[in-house]
Amino acid sequence: MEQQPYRTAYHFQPPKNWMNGLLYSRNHSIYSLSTPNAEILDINLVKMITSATGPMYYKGVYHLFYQYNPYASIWGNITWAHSISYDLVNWIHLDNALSPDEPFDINGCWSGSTTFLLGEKPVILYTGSDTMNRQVQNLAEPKNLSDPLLIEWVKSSHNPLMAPVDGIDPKFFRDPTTAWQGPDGLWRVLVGNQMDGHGWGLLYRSRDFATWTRSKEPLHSSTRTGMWECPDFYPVLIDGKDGVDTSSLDKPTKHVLKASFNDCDHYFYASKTFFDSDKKRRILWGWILEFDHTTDDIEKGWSGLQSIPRSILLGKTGKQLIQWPVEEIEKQHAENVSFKNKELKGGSVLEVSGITAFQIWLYFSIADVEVSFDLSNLKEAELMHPSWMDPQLLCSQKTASVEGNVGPFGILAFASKDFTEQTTIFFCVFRSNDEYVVLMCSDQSRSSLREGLKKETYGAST
Ligand code: DQQ
Repeated sequence: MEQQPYRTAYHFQPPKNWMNGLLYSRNHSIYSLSTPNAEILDINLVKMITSATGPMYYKGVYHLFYQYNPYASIWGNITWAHSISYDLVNWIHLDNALSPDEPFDINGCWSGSTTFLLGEKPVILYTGSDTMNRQVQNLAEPKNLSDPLLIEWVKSSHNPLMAPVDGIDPKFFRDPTTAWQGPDGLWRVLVGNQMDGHGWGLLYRSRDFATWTRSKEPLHSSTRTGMWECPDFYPVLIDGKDGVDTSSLDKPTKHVLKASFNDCDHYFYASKTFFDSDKKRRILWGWILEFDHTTDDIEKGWSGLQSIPRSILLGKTGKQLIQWPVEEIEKQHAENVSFKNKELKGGSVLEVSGITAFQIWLYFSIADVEVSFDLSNLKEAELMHPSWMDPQLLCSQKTASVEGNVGPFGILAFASKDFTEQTTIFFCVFRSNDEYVVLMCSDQSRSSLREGLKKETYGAST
C-alpha cells in the first residue's frame, strides 16, 4: 500500500483494474407526476459524476454492481462486477455477475439497473453490445433467490427484450432505468437515447417484463442535451425525509429525472439511486472519474472510484435535492481535530494540522470537514446579476482568486507546501432581492501541476 498512496480508505474501489459506474447528474429535473405531461423544472442541481450499475438492498445485504474491466485498468471487456456490504463501507468482492458471453452482449455488458418484481424478486435490466455492436436491452435473473448474496445470475432466453428498431440509432440506445409500475399494473422503463442530434428518455411499457412496447412519446427530451447516459427516475417525498420505493403511489411525491451527458459533466458521472427498504432512504452512488494518463493508469493498475453513498431528499423549496453522506460514514470517524473562534482576515490561510501526513502516507484517507464561517460583512454582499443563472459557469469565472465583497472563502484541500497544487472548495455570498445566495464551487484547476488531466470547476448555489 505504501506504493499506492492515492488508493482510498473508504471510497469503494475494486482491488485492481478499471471501474466505471453509475452516478452523475448534470441536470436533475423535478416534476410532479400528478400533472399529465408535467412541467419540468430545470433546476440544474448539484453537478456530479459516477458510474455504478444497479445498486440494491436485498435480504439484509447491500449489493453494488459496477462496470468493470477484468483484464486491465482502462475501459474495455465491460462486465458487471459485484460486491456486497452490510454497512455500505466495508465491501466483499464476489464473482462477476454478468460477463459478455452471449450474442446479445458479446461486446460488453453495459450499464443498467435492478428492479424488484412482485414477491421481492430482484431482476437486472442491462444493455448488451451485441455481435454487430448494436445496443440492445437484456434481462437477467438470480439463479437462487434464497441466496442473499445473489451470486449467480441467469440471462433470459427472451433476450434481447428491446432492440434498436423504428429509427433508433443502435449506437445510442442504452442504460435502462429501474422499472416502475403504474396504477394500471403496467411496468415502465426509460432507455437513454440520442435522436435528431439531441438527448431523449425513451419510454417502454410491459405487462410481463418480457415483451416491451415503446411509447409514442418519450418521457422527456431536450435539445440542450446530447446522448442521455444512465438516466434515473425516482420519487422523492414532498414532505418528509424518508425515501420511497420507485413504484410508490400512495404518498405525495415529486419525481426526479436525471441524465448524464458525456460531452460535459460534473462531480459524478452516470449516477444511480436505489431505495433502501431497511432504513427507508434513497441512496445515490456516483462514479468519480478518477483517471490519469493511460500509461499512468496501466502502471498503477487501477482507475475509477465510487463516491461515498449519500442519502438524497427534496429540499424545503421543493426545487432542489439535498444529498448527505449516509450515516454509516459517520461511524467511521476516528481522530477528531477541532478548534473554534479563529479569525480569518482577507488573504490569510489557517493550516489545519494533525490530520494529514501519516494517514496520507498509508492511505489516501478522508477528512470529513465540518466548518461554520461567521461573516461580519454580509450587508456588503454584491448584488447578484440576473444573468448569473448558471452556478457552474459562475464558478469558473469567479475563481478562488477573484476577490469579491463576501468571499471567496473556504477550504484548500491537498495543498502542497508552496500552494502551487491545491484543490479549492470555496464560497461566495451574493444578494438577490431580499435574499442571500451562496455560491459553492469546487475548483480543480490547480489540483495538479501535471498537464493534460481533467481539471474541472464545479458549482452549485442555494
Ligand atoms: N458507460 C457504460 C454505458 C454508459 C456509460 C458502458 C456511462 O452503458 O452509457 O461502460 O459511463
